[in-house]
Amino acid sequence: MIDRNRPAFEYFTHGLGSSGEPPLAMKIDIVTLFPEICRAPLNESIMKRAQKKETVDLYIHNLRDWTTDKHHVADDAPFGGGQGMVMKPEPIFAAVEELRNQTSKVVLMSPAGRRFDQQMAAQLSGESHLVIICGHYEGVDHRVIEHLVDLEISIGDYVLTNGAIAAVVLVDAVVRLMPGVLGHEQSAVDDSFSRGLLEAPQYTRPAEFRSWKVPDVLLSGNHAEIAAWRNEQARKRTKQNRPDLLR
Ligand code: JF5
Repeated sequence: MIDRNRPAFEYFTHGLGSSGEPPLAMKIDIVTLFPEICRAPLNESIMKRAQKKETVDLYIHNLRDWTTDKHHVADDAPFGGGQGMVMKPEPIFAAVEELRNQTSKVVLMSPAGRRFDQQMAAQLSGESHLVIICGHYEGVDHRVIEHLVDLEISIGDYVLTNGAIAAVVLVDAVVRLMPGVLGHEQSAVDDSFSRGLLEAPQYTRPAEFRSWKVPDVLLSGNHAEIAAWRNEQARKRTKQNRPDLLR
């Protein structure tokens, strides 16, 4: 159950080992009416490697498997009237109650959720089991949120047709932070957002393309100057594109 008086990070402590290190493996169960939306992107290279290495044990479930009526109905009209359909509580409760254990975090993807960011991805990467429910239509019966879900998460301020798309984004961002998933362990640490600034511009060969030259400093071999230039460029870019990140 969500207790809105507790800070978000407290929801993430159960999966950590006794010394606070992230577990070596995570089980993820995605529950959706559109399992095919999740399959292809989550079977791509890096996610495939994570699953091969058994860092991630990923299952994609069709919510319809937990409907009990003969037409496998998962949604219904909203009480009080209004547009569209609302996801019924019974199949969602049945699915989660079958899939979860004592340490699971139950997540609902919804535009009405808490905003997902790199810090939340890092906290979730320390969990041992995520059960991710994908919202659709006009939303899910609120009893799911009140009595089943630990965390409602939004990947951004826009509305998708389908929470499965948001779940793919969340799983990708979380799994790539797990130990051994990325080739170079350093890359996750150096990312945009982990330092609170956007990345500096990058260049590769050729040193001149259509008369546009790569900045001289990057060819100078002077590592202190390169670091200073990157810092200044990162600030410039952040001020231009994301002034909100510069407090
Ligand atoms: C959805 C009701 C879920 O649109 C989203 C979403 C946006 N950010 N994070 C999730 O999910 C689909 C739509 C309407 C519930």
